[in-house]
Amino acid sequence: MSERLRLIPSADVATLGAHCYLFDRAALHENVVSVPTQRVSQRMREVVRRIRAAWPDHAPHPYGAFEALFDSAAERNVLAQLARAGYLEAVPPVAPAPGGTAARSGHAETGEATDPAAHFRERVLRHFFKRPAFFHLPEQIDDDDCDVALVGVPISSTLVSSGTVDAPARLRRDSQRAGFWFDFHADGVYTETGCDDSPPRLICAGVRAKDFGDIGSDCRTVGELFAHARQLVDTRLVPHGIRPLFIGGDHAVTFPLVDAYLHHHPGLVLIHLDAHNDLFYTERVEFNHAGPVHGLLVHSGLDKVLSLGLRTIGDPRVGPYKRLAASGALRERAHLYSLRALERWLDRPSEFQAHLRECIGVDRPCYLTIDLDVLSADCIAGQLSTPAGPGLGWHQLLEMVRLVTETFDVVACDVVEFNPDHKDRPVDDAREMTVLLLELIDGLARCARRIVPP
Ligand SMILES: [Mn+2]
Repeated sequence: MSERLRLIPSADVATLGAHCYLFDRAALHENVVSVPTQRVSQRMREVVRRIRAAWPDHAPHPYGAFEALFDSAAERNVLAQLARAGYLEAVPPVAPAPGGTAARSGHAETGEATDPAAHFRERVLRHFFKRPAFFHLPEQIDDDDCDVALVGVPISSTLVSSGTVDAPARLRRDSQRAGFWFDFHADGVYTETGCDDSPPRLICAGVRAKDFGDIGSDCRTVGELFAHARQLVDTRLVPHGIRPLFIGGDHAVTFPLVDAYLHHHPGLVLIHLDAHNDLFYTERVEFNHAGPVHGLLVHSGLDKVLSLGLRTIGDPRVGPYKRLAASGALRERAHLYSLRALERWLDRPSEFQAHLRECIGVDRPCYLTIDLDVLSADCIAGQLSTPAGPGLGWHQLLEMVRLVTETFDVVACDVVEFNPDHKDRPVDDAREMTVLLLELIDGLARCARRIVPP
């Protein structure tokens, strides 16, 4: 009797940028999968699609029935490749169980009936651990086939922000629960942020994202981190026109990242969302999460910063502020907006855009840095290094992201200070952070496309 086979039901194909990929939809719920995400030929994609279309119920058939689906030798060759890789799995005939128990699905159906030990040896040992990549992105994307980079920067500068080193890994896991980038790229993600009697948006459709992994974890000195940031920006991001979303780490990482961009865009403007000004809390130029704006103004020649959402009150550190002001470092360079001022502007978005354009200029490249403590500590379950009480809500932050990326040429951005160590109650908060990442990725991609190469 000929063996009956089926394509592994969770095996699927997608196109992303210039290439096609084979992947395993079981990765949404499983950390061990049968089909590792891999780049495949267009022909392989077509063969898989045709098999799935022919038997959407995943019913098993003899190999000859698979061959009969294809006319060309090349297609049959690809089919043989699938079989050799084990992606056409044998399904033993299921004897009707007494009491009529329905056949179980997945791996359990496919080997246990014959020999459980053989199933383990021949199948389970060949299964793959899921790669920790944002939105299950494949590893083999080329730098020149990418609009937006996701880059983890798991670095912390102080004891209170130590937990932020876990943020990139945490957010990678959380993003995987949201779905496959393949689907977002193909269909987009429906969102009503900014919807005002206007059509809702399908964000991220057509956006080519890539997970660049982490930088900084192998650095032994602050100098090495500055050098690694420069190297990534100089050799991979800027030459390919890729807009990165850096995921901290604490706010200290913004210093080397913006410093690297200032070498390419001397007129770069920093748009800084934060509860804290990060301007005068450190007296010297330091690699410290309380002083990235100070460092950039004094050390890196940053020309202009707009800090929005500020709520420092009653701070006795007047001396450092006065000295910085007297040095001239702030004059026409640092523009400070309190939380209340930002909230008032957000109620008048078109006036706000006009004000920002006047303040910054339309064509100047911007770097957007988001210290998550600009949010109310409450809406992120306290997962901040230095929470500052009531602040922006999620929807205000998302609108702000949209407004900035629609108004300016944002060349790079970061999200910092997500600190899972400080979680103050057991809530499932994966969704909001993932939505923020999606809005940022979409905004960066729109900025990337606005640029017309000379
Ligand atoms: Mn900060």
